[in-house]
Formats: sequence, C-alpha cells, structure tokens
Amino acid sequence: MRHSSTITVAVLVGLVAVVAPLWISIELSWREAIANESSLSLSYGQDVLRRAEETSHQIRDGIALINSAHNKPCSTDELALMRKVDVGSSYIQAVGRMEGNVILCSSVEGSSRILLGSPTVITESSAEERLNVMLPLADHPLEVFSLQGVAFILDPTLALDVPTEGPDISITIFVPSSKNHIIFASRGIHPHPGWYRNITKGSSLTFRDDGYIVTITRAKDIDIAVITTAPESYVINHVNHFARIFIPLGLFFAGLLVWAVTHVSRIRLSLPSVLQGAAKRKEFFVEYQPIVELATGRWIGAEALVRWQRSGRIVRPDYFIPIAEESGVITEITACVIEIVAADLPALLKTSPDFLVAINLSANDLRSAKTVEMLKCLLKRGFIQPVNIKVEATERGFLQGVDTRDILASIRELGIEIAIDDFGTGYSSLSCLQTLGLDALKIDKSFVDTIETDGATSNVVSHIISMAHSLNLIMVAEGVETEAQAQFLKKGGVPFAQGWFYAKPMSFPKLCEGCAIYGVIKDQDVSSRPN
Ligand code: G
Ligand code: G
Ligand code: MN
Repeated sequence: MRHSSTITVAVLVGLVAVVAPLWISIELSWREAIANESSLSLSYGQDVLRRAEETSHQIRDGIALINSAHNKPCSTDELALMRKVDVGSSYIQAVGRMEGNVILCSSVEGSSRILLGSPTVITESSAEERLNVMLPLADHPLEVFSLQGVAFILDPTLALDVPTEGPDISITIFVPSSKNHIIFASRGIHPHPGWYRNITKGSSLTFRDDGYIVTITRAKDIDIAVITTAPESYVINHVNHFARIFIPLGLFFAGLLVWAVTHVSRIRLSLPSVLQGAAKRKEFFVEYQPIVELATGRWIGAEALVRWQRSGRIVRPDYFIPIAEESGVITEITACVIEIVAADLPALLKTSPDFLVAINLSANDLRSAKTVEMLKCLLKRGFIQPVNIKVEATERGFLQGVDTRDILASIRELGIEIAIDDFGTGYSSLSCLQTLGLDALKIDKSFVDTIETDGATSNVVSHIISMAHSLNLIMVAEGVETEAQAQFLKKGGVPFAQGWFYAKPMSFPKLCEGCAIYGVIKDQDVSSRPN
C-alpha cells in the first residue's frame, strides 16, 4: 500500500472509530429505553389483569357460597351471606339476587328492586354482563355481572386505578373474544382499531405505532385483555437516562479506538524510515537454510534469509518485507543481504567450492539496474563464481512490468541462475514461465504440506512436478517437514529440498559446521539429520 493510500485508510478508519462507538451508544440507549418503556407498559397491563383475575375468583367463590346455602332468595340468611361476600372482597361493590333483568334485593342496606336493561354481553359460560349501568346512589356508571342468579356490582374504574409513571399512560380493558372488542373500562385515549391484535391467552405483545408504544396483554383463564399505550415521548425520558451511561462509554471507546488508529498508523507510516535507518545501522543479518540433495542428503547450498534485530528482538521478515517492498526500502535490504553473503561465502567456498547461496530478490530489485551491479561486485569477491549464486524471485516480482525482463536477462548473462519462488501461490501463466527464461522452480510449502493428505490440492504437487519436468526446470521443494514428503518428492524426481526435516535456518558459523559434516558425504541416511 502506498503512503497516500495508507493515510486515506487511516483517516477512514479513524472516522469509523469515532462514529461507530457513538452511533452504537445512541442506538443502545434508544433500544434500552424502548425495552424499558415496553416492560413498564407490560407491567401496567399485568397489574390490571391481576386485579381482574382476583375479582373473577371472588365472584366464583361468592356464587358457590351463596348458592350452596340453598336459602330462600332474598331471605335474611341470604342477605347476610351477600353482605359477607361484599365486605370480604375488595373489588365487588355489592352483591344481589338476580332474576331475568331485575335485581330483586342486594347487600346494599335498604335497597329495593332494580330493573336493568338487557345484557351487553353473554359470555361463553352464560354469565351476563351489563356495562355502563347507572344505579341509584352511584355517581358514575357501574358494571353488573350475573351468573346462576347472583349479581355482582363492579366498578371497572377500580381495575384501571394502577399507579403509572405519568398521566399520559392509557389503559383499556376489553373482551378479546367479542367481535367488536367490547370495552369494559378505559382510561386515557381509546385504542386505534388496528391495535386490537389477536394474541393467545396468557401472552402479551408490544409494538410501536403512531407515536405510541402499545402493549397488549391477554388473561390466561378469563376472557379479558388489556391494551396499554405510552406516548413515545416517554421513551425519550428513558433515553436520557441510558444515554448518561452509554454515551460516556461510547466516547471512551471512540477515544480508545482513535488512539489505537493513530498509534498503529504512526508506526506503519514511520516504519519505512525506521527500516531505512536499520539498513544504515546494519541491523539486518542473514540466516541460511540448507538446500539438500534428496538422493544423497548432501547440503549443496543454502537460501539466505534476512533477519532484523531490533532493540534486542528478532523481527520476522513476514512482518517487515511487505512494508519494505511497498516503500521501496527493500532494495537497501537486498543490498545488505548481498553484502553479508559476499562477506560470508568465501570462507565456506574454501572447503566446498561448489556450494551455492540463493538470494531472494523483490519486484523492486528486478526493476533496478543497481541489482545487476551489486551481483557483479559479488562475483568479484574471492572464490565466488556464478555457480555459487542463485537468485529467487516470486511470481509477483516477475510479473511487475516488462522492465524486469531486461534485468533478468542481465543477471543470466552474468551466469547466475534464476528460480521462481513460492511457485503456485501467484498467478503466472505457463506462457509466462516459458518466455522468462527461468532455470529453477521452488515448490511452495503450501503444496508440499498437502502430500499424503486427502485435501483438494493434494495432487497439485504431481502436476507441478510434471510441468517443471516438461519445462526443463530444476526443482527445489520448500518446507519439507516429514520423511513421507521427502520420499514422495524423491520418487517424483524432485532433486532438491529445503525444510525443517533437514534443517532450520541457521547462522553462518552453524552452516559451516553442518557443511563440514553433510556437505561432502554421500548416501547419508537423511532420517538421522539434526534440526
Ligand atoms: O524464512 P522466513 O520466515 O524468514 O521467510 C519469510 C519470507 O520472507 C519468505 O517468503 C522469504 O522469501 C522472504 N525473505 C526472506 N529473506 C528475504 C530477502 O532477503 N529478501 C526478500 N525480498 N525476501 C526475503
Ligand atoms: O522465501 P521463502 O518463502 O522460501 O522462505 C521460506 C520460509 O519458510 C521461511 O520463513 C522459512 O523459515 C520457512 N520454512 C522453511 N522450512 C520450513 C519448514 O519445514 N516448515 C515451516 N513451517 N516453515 C519452514
Ligand atoms: Mn525464497
């Protein structure tokens, strides 16, 4: 990624880091507030239903008590029982004896016959309900519920008398089974026709409509349901409450994320200059991973792998190579590697004159004539011949521009062979491979890993091998970790391999020690190799 695009990404990520936590905190505050208001509304509805259910139990118990006594209707004994039921229940205003549309007598002292109109509703259990009845001595309409000859005078407004958070909470008690939703009692606004949703007994439902939070709750055992509505402005009150918790949290996380983004982008933006400094201060060093001849187990060469020692810690190339490539600092790193190889190699060539070192080149190196110059200088160092040096470049490196072709040709003119690295992980075409004039192909570790597995790409290795044969390319398998992989590759005609099965990357002195043992002997039992 280039500098300018790194800055653009950092700015975008920074913006998201500010906006996202704040947006999330506002959204959370709003959701919590709605949930809170909904559960309050639900609790009002449940409170009303609890009262209605309690009244229903008192009525059932009252009927059983009065009728099981088998007193003469309106006798002194029956009136006494009626008073007992009346006094013992909180929601029943009076109890009377009913015949047709007439209350014959009641628990009210000195009451006489009261003629009522016909019932408003007759329920499934044959109970009659008369709503909005103006009775003598009462100052507002009441409800008369009668069953099995016993009448109960109820005040539905008592059921509505639940304490709420504000005056704008509306409550409506209605008969859910009735076609036109007969209302028993209502306080505040009347529900919209669309709010009478059909829900199962004992359940509840909350929704938002027309600026209200609407909750509908239906009783389990009796034919009653309650609609509670709260204006959405009430939600705003709760939002403020939750916002006081969530927004500071959002601000905190926004701050934290912005700090992280600036921190990371500062590191990323400054890393190229840090790498440049590291190249000057000679903080890079090289480890060598032996390249082994599969048939004999002989160490015929090694790949030079750059390492960075930064304040006492070793930084892996996977971390800094991509950034070095983006910023172009890689050419300076390559120069360091070539210089180190030039200094190391002669000592080894004294004893192993055929030993070769493979040097990795990046796309930038393949576009710079300086690379050819550096390699030329390398060949002037004592004992170093073109056969002692090999260069490796990834598919990506080869494909970036036509100008790489000239550099590649110049390198080959020096007598240095060229290998394609990480083969199969890029997107080079076969025609490309043919025209580039390559000498060797490195089979990527990811394919070697699939050997002897039943993964989808497990037979790709065989195809790569046969392709390399037909293109006359020398093969080096990378990342060989097991005996089975080594045997498979050997059988397939792959002449060389690298990998932990043979040796991990090591310092130059260790390489020299290893070469003294494994560099000369033939037909070595490879399984006895150290790591
Ligand atoms: O062995 P290791 O984990 O160190 O290598 C990680 C990656 O870094 C490999 O893909 C390897 O090709 C790359 N690499 C190692 N050394 C160099 C180098 O000197 N130059 C370039 N361009 N890449 C290197
Ligand atoms: O440049 P190249 O991609 O060839 O670098 C090889 C990389 O693979 C280096 O990082 C090296 O340390 C690593 N490597 C080499 N052999 C093995 C191996 O057998 N197993 C694993 N896991 N990594 C290996
Ligand atoms: Mn390599």
